[in-house]
Order: sequence, then C-alpha cells, then structure tokens
Amino acid sequence: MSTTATEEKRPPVILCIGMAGSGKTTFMQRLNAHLHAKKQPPYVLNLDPAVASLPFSANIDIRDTVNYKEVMKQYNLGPNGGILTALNLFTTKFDQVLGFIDKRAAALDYILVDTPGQIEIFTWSASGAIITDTLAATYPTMVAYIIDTPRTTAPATFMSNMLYACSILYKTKVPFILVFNKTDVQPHDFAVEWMTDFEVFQEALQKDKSYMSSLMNSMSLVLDEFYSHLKVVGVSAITGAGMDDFLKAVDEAVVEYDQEYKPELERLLEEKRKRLEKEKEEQMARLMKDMAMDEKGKAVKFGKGEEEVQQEEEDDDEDDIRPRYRDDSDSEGDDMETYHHEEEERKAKLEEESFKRYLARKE
Ligand SMILES: Nc1nc2c(ncn2[C@@H]2O[C@H](COP(=O)(O)OP(=O)(O)OP(=O)(O)O)[C@@H](O)[C@H]2O)c(=O)[nH]1
Ligand SMILES: [Mg+2]
Repeated sequence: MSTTATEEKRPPVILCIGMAGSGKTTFMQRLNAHLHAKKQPPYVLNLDPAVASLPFSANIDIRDTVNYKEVMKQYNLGPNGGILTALNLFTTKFDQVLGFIDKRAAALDYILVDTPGQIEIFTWSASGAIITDTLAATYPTMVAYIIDTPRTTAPATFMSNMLYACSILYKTKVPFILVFNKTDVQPHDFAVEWMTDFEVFQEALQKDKSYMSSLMNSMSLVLDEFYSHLKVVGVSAITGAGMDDFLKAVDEAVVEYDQEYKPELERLLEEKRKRLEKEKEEQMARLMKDMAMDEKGKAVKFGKGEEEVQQEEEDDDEDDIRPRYRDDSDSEGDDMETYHHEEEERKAKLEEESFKRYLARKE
C-alpha cells in the first residue's frame, strides 16, 4: 500500500461473526452505544438481509439495496439461498460501499459490521471472502467471533465451537478476537481455564465417556496451537460489561494486523505483480515471434516448404510490389517510403490486435 499511516487514518474494521443467536446484533448495539458515549461514534454496516428490525441505526444497510424476500420469489429460492443471493447481489456493489467508507474514514475510529445469523453464509461464501479481503486490503480488519457462553459449557460443545472458530481464522487469516458473550448469565472463566491449562480441559473431557472422547483428546491438542493466536474477552451485550476489555483487544489486533497481516498482504501483492509482469513479457515475446514469422511469409503459417515460400515471395514481388514501381521509376524513393510507412502501419495494427487478444484473455 502506498499510503502511510501518518498521512491517512485507517480505522479498524470489526466483523461480528458467530452462530445464530449468539448475540452479534445485541453486541453491535451495545458497542455502538458505548462508543457513542465515548464520543467516538462508529460507522455501522448491516450485512444481514433477514434481520426484521435493527436495534441501532446503520450507515449502510443491505436491506436498502436488496429485498431478500423478493430475491427468494424471483429466483425461486429457500430462505438461506435467498440470504446468500442477496449478499451476492450486494457484494457486486461493494466498491461503492468502500467509496462511502473511504470518504468518512478520516473522521472515524471504528467500523462495525454485523453479519447474517447463518454463519456459513458469510464465512463460506465467495461474497464473504470478497468483502473481508476488500476491507482488509485497506483497513486493519479483524473478526470478533461471538460465542454464546451459557451454551458452550459442555466440553464437546466447547470444542466444536472452537474448531469452527479455528476454521474461520484459517479461512479469513485476519486477526481474531474470541468474544464470550452473555457473561451475565454464565461467566467465561471456565473457558479461559480450558484454553490456558490443557490438563484441566483433559479432565473435563474424561468425564465424557462417549466413543468420541479419544478423538476429542487428540483434537484438543491441535486446538492448543490455535489458542496461542487468539485474544479472549468476556462481555455481556445486555449489561455492557467487558466493553473496554474488548476495545483493548481491538487495539492489540490492529498491531497484529500491521505486523503480520499487512506485510503478508504486501508480499502476496508483489508476487502477483511479478507474475503478471512475467506473463506480459511472455505474451510479448510470443507476439514478437509471431510477427517475425509473418515477416518470413504467409506460407510458413500454412506449412509450405521453404522453396515454395521463396517462390511465392518472388511471385509476390512480381505481382504486388513491382507493378506499383515499374512505370514510375523516378519516384521509386517516394514509393519505397510509402511502402515502408504502410508496412509500419500493418505491423502496428498486428501488434494492437494481438495485445487486444491478450487483454481479452486476461479478463
Ligand atoms: N442474557 C443475555 N442475553 C443476550 C446477550 N446478548 C444477546 N442476548 C440475547 O440473545 C438473543 C439473540 O441475540 P441477537 O443479538 O439477536 O443474536 P444474533 O447473533 O444477532 O442472532 P442472529 O442474527 O439471528 O443470528 C436475544 O434474545 C438477545 O436478547 C447477553 O449478553 N446476555
Ligand atoms: Mg443478528
């Protein structure tokens, strides 16, 4: 990226992702209110086309662009297909959305994004990936993975939820904050203990005597590595507890974005630039070769022998070029100049056509 942080402000983007009913929208509402109270009003995007009513006012609301019920009718889809198609249609306009954000970015401290309840619609769709990558290319973007704490107290459920979070981390590759929500109902200390002390989690697992327990044992070993990449906070979207802890985790995630995600992104962009350059050079070399063959004679293209080519060249000279100069020997120089000029034009045209074909192939 060419801009430097000192020149342009880049507010962090917080993507709220989580299982249906985990409290994403309520968390967004609470965070929005908290930031307003701190005189740092965020820019808010709602990407859930199926939400009936929003408890906060969104700067950009997918429901203003697409009506998912109409989409269902028009494309003959079920509810999930309707939501996915609505998100796809919205994504085709995402460059305009980015334009709106860019205009406001300098005056913002945070950008909040609410996602559809059906988690896989955002995390496993091309649209979700496009939106995440587009935002992350410009702004320090992170996932706030919202967890319904009271529903994850069973070791097996906890592990399933963590595995899901793990898959999203590896898919999005952006900094990740685990947000244990609803701590007013169930404090999240048990989860922190399970994540930091492997033996305590093993003990909890051993109480589960199902046939899955040995598989779960080995899975929990894998998760140990995953936990080291995470920031963990406990919040209550209802009472507002833990909001400042969450904002601290956001600051840490911004540092992680700058130190790890951004250099990797720049490396990938540089790799892509070099690959395109190499492809362009190869195309040009091929083009030059084609043109050189054209110069030698059309016969080469049609697979005729060398003698035949030579003969044809002589015939060509006779038929095409000579008669034009034969009667006008005085102005032979001028005519040769005209011929060279025409020849240059013909070459330029060939080159232009070949370049157009190359561009068409790129698209
Ligand atoms: N006790 C308690 N309830 C909460 C909390 N956060 C959300 N809820 C409740 O959980 C339910 C679901 O909350 P939503 O904010 O709609 O959850 P969501 O993840 O946006 O749901 P979908 O978008 O439908 O997937 C609601 O009844 C909320 O009142 C919390 O911190 N504490
Ligand atoms: Mg919601």
